[in-house]
Amino acid sequence: MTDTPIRLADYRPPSHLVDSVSLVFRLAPGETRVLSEIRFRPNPALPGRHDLRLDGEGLKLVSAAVDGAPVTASPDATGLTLPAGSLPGGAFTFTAEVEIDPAANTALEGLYMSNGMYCTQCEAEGFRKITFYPDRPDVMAPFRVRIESDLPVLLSNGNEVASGPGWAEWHDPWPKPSYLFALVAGDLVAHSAGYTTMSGRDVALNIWVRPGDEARCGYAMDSLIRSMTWDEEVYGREYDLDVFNIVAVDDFNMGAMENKGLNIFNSKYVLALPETATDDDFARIEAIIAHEYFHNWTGNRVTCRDWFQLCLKEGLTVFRDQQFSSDMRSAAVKRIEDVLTLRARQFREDDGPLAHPVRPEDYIEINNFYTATVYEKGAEVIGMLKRLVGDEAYDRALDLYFQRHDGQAATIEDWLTVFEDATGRDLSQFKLWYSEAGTPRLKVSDRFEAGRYTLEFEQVNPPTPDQPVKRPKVIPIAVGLLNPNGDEVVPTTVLEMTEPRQSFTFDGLASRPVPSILRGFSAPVVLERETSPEERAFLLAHDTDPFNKWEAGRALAKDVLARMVTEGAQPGPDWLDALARVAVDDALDPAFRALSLRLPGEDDMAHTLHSAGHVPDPARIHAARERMAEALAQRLEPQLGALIDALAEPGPFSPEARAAGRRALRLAALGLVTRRDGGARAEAAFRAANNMTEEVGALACLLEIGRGQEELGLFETRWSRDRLVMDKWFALQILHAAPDQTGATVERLTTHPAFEWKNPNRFRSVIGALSANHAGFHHASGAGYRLLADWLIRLDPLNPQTAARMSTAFETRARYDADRQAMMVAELDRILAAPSLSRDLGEMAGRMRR
Ligand code: 0A1
Ligand code: ZN
Repeated sequence: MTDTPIRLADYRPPSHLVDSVSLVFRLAPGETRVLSEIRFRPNPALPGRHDLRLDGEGLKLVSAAVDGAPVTASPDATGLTLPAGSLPGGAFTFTAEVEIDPAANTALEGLYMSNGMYCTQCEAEGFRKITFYPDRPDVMAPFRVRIESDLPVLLSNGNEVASGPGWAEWHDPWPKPSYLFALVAGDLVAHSAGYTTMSGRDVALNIWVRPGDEARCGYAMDSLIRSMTWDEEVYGREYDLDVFNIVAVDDFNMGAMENKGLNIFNSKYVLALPETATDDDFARIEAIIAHEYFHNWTGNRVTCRDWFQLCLKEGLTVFRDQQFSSDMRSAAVKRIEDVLTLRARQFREDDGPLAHPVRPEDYIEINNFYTATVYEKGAEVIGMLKRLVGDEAYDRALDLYFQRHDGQAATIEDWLTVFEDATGRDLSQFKLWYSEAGTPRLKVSDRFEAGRYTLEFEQVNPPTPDQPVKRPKVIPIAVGLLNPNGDEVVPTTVLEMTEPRQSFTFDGLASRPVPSILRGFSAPVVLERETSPEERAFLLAHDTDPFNKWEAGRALAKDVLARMVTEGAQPGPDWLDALARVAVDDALDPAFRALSLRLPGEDDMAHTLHSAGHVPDPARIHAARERMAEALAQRLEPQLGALIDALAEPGPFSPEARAAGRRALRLAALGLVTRRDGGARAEAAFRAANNMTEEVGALACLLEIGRGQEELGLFETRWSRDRLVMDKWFALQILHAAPDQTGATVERLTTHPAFEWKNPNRFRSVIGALSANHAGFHHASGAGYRLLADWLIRLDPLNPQTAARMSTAFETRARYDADRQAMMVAELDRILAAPSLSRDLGEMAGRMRR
């Protein structure tokens, strides 16, 4: 590969600062003109005179001038350099006119079109596809934008200052980096509301959608208002413009984007009605609306100095949105779900060729670093910091962070210094969480003598690519101790481990306690402890910490499943009885019971088996998991009917967590019943469903047992005109296809007329579902690998970002047998040999090929 990496160590401050930016957009699909007027001044922190480098890609330069004098230099492939000698010694104005082609922009980065509407995506480096500019986050400026277009709705960042027929002008007073720039023009309608901030300022709230979709915005608006209130109450953060606009677009590479005052969302994370969106969709909408809104302070008011600091805004904002969701919903259930995601995505990433530190030190394409490690592990690191310093000190540190760094582009060093200054702690060892990749393993042994209980921990920090040797981390280990009768004798205490090996003692105990370790998943580590099934069952029954209660059941299930895979064992009565007790325990939250009934995923099992020294066989894992589900269905059969009936929700649909939890448990039970009754109950549930959760849930139950063809047809007829619902229709069939049918199902669906593969949501619903079907994707024929590579090669020239993200399906290659590995290598090589391979996909495939 010829692309050279960008390194954190090479960071240099910008040569020039920007005092103001003024832009005019004359919108036309094939030839949009962008006129810019940028007021520069030399950076006083850098003595001497310097060239000014402006980034610019794919721009047709019409004219450029410095203080009115034409620029003679010509642009190269990545930008334009104005030599120091050609620039005045002090401040000056750079003007330019460029032409761009939004209609031809399939990469969905820069200014592009979606269903006749113009929109932008500038993070991380899309602004350089709009005009020449120092496109780096440490250059911040106020923007003035004039949009000229016949389209009725013309939006940009900040407040609207003037408008007339065919034009509108916007001004954003808050200095911002170019990655937060946004523009939207379209035939849109608003779902509007108002909000009065804590200091009494009125803010207009609008969610802009295509005509016909305005009735689907209620939940997103409600989530936005709750987010605004929460950020005032919990973080003391107030909104700072007269208007907050959200726009839903159908073609979007990611979930959403926090552009200042003008968030742009994948329509999937805005539009929801009970009939069209599942409970998971509602929960995600709430979380993503909150996430983007919270960025207004953590990301926008305080931004990142450079892209290596991405976790500064993302880890913190994920942490904040997790706190918000757990306040809005059940904290225990939210924590379990977050840990499931962390393990499924981040532990997997950390364990393979794409492992990188929360703050990476080099990259080829920054878009490849919007990862589970930066986001989810970044959030875990903040959770640990809060646990170590305590809630009160965390609040003080955050106040200081906002006070000290408002209006700045900050670093992880700045962030940690704030905590050091607020608490007097030395965080140099803690900083290793940011600089070293890999998931620490925590081995535990214990002993009990004369009333003294000792827990001994050893941390092992395994090597990762380019980081062979690691240092010990600071690990907050939340521990509680239970008496053999189930009472808690030592309530949750946070032990602070800093050494490779460390012991902690508890005195004055009458008998040997049962430890509950890593309560609330207090650190992102793998706990390795030889535990008997009896002890796990004991904790499942008695632990007062809901996370560890669930974790005990989970570990038990994984032990059982591992033995079923490796030894062909049958699930014994211990696990079945323990789980059956949880399933029918009405004292427990139904959402918690539903999570407990969810069997370990196949990819998770493959990971676990590989870590334990086995070569996972996807077909065997699948077959064993099926047997496990059958055994559970059989064991619970007598109770399931009553459980389902008791959980029926009377009255109108409510998306709130309590009702969603009941639906989740009901569907878990329905899945089991379906294995016993041949689908009768699920068919009835499908036909009776008045909400998408139950409609899709019942259909999934049927597909799991190889039925549901008729229902798929009914579903398609009913929803063929609804893009978001049809994404579910595509995905379901692949996710629930039998291993030897997965490839054929994908091939059939990719020839379906509604398979619009250039739409990222639709592409993900098919090709993403392929890699999510573990046994299907890893089918011994290699068909899954081939199909994925075919489609990545096809998508890459049009949309490299999405192609690169989806290539991570190959990151687990090293787990599998030699045949599968060879087939994956061959596909990676085929990708690497593609004639117009992008930097994005090239970097990913290259790293996975090593
Ligand atoms: N900052 C956004 C995520 C995002 C990142 C990159 C994008 O395009 C490459 C788009 C969105 C967030 O955290 O929500
Ligand atoms: Zn974010």
